Amino acid sequence: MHISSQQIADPYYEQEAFPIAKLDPEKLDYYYALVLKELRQDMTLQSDQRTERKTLEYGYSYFEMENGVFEYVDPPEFLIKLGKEVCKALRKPPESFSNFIISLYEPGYHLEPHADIDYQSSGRHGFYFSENVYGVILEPDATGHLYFVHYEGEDPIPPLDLKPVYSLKGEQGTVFSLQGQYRHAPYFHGVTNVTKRRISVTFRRVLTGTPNQ
Ligand SMILES: O=C(O)CCC(=O)C(=O)O
Ligand SMILES: [Fe+2]
Repeated sequence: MHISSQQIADPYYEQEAFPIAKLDPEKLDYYYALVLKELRQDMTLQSDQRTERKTLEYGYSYFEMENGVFEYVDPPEFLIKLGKEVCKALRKPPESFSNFIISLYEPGYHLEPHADIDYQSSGRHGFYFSENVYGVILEPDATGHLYFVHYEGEDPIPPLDLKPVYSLKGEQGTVFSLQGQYRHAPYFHGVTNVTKRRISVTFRRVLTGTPNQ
């Protein structure tokens, strides 16, 4: 697989640990146009010292679930199909996603290093996301990259100035699966400062109850 777009600084890096692929160009054009249309609506601004991004969320909303609200908002049909294309491009079985986030990063926006809620942290939240978290980069940015840090310190969340163990210089249509060691603490992922604009979509399956892992 073509991985030249990836800067690998982690000697333990393996392609299997963080699979990437590309969406077919025709499909990319089709879904990109639909996502741009979707972005015409009012978006939610997530803004604090650690994060700045605008989001549109469908299915069960992460932000709502954090407040104990489990209300399902139907995603547009094309997002369900895009999720299937992302899995297909990565040669993964299709999943029934129930959380979809369109993220729009404007100049200076960034996403703090975090680990998506997993079975280990489900107790604190009452829900968690399944093992594979998928993403597609619909508009890459020159400086806004998905990156990973390794942090085993005392704080529940890592500081913002850690050196990435690697970063993904994604291209338009790059798809990835967050899984294995990079899916869980002590690895955390984020997005570095954006220069112009970056658009990505995250696909996750929401689970509740006792994890059987
Ligand atoms: O924008 C991205 O590529 C990553 C988004 C992300 O990590 C998340 O929504 O949890
Ligand atoms: Fe994430």
